[in-house]
Amino acid sequence: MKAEFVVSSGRPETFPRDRLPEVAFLGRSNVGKSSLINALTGQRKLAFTSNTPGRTQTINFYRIDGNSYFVDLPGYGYARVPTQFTNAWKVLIEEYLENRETLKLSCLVLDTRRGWMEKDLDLKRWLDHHGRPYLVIATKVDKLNQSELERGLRAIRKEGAEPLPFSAVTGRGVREIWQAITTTLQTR
Ligand SMILES: Nc1nc2c(ncn2[C@@H]2O[C@H](COP(=O)(O)OP(=O)(O)OP(=O)(O)O)[C@@H](O)[C@H]2O)c(=O)[nH]1
Ligand SMILES: [Mg+2]
Repeated sequence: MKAEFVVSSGRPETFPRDRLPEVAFLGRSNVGKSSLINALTGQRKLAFTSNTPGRTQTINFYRIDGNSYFVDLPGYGYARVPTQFTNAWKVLIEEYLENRETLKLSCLVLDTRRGWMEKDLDLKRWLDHHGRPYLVIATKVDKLNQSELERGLRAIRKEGAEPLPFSAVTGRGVREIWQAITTTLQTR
């Protein structure tokens, strides 16, 4: 598989124009969106990851096998980013989600230990309301023991979504997530 960085964009005018289908990665700051992209592509240094929340501030497009894009969206809910930036974030993300015709699938990434936070639920409701297909990914499962994991997954299911357990550390879930992505891209 070939994955390549294409563009880091802060404005819709600079989004790619070749109309390939897109899979977007959404979730709170520091939840592990960029790490997930790296695990799925098998390229550990493709998307920039960091311990500093709010690292991804622009929309980053990665072309996958020349036939689709993975889109790394900036994380939300990081309190230390000044409101002028959170507003810019909202405008950029809303513009992308509402108007991007090539967006075929969103991956909503949750920290399994924390489950649904208010902004995650806002986003889920928005996706449901607009009939946009999405996967819910329960990440960082390597940090939990078996009973904590089961409790975390059960809490996520309460919102009517079946989470796909994932760990960037162990690679658990990579195959299942790829399968879900491929199925959606083929049928849409
Ligand atoms: N233990 C563990 N740590 C993880 C996992 N995924 C990500 N991390 C760590 O969590 C931190 C944040 O990961 P990122 O992938 O940068 O998170 P992000 O969602 O892209 O963050 P922003 O770009 O700031 O929104 C990093 O220190 C990662 O190494 C995981 O599955 N398990
Ligand atoms: Mg990131």
